[in-house]
Amino acid sequence: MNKREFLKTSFFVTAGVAVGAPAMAGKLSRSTAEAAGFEQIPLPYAFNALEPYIDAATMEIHYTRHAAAYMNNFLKAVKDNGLDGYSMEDIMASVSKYPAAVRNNGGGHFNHNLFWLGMAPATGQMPGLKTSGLLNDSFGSFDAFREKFNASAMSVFGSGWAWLLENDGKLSIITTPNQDNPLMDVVPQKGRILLNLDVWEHAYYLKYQNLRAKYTEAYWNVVNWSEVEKRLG
Ligand code: MN3
Repeated sequence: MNKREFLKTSFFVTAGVAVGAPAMAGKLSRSTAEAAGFEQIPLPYAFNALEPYIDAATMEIHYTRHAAAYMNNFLKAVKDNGLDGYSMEDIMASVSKYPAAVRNNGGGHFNHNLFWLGMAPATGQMPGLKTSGLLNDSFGSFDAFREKFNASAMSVFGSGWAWLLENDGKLSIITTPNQDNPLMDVVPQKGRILLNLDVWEHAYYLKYQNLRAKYTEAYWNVVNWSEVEKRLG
């Protein structure tokens, strides 16, 4: 049995034993799984497609330099730590066992893939039926949700992310420092990821300088709500 077959087998054994675990714990929706590949996803729109809310220069530098570096450094960390053959989900689920390069670059790579997919050119998209129902149930209204999400994004001290998660039909907002994400064993809050917002300064500084609040406000114009609805599917 080669290593890949062994891992596959042990995955299924583990999965078999995990009966009774919360259904969504550590599980990616089909759509989110796209982001979990080891390659950078092709950007699904042009660098200037999110203008004027997110400027072309920021998008180009963010995608071709920052995110590309996370991918390259993650691939190196995978090799250096003998993690070939493991899935992103497996690696994140035991990230505390590996050197910081795996955590920082694996998180950086996955989080950005997910972030690009969660945005789309501004077309006045609104949350889909399922999404808006859950937003209303969990936060009272769409506006109350956005206010809470923005406040959470503002509360991140230094660099990090804001997340919208779903657990058993209940939505919640969390934040993580650096490149941590809810797939990681070091992050206690779990759930199906619906949205993630990058609040590192490199995501907004060129256009908004230190004004993170203006960036988080602008973000709502380019949220890909049909992607969120898919992630719920
Ligand atoms: Mn970033």
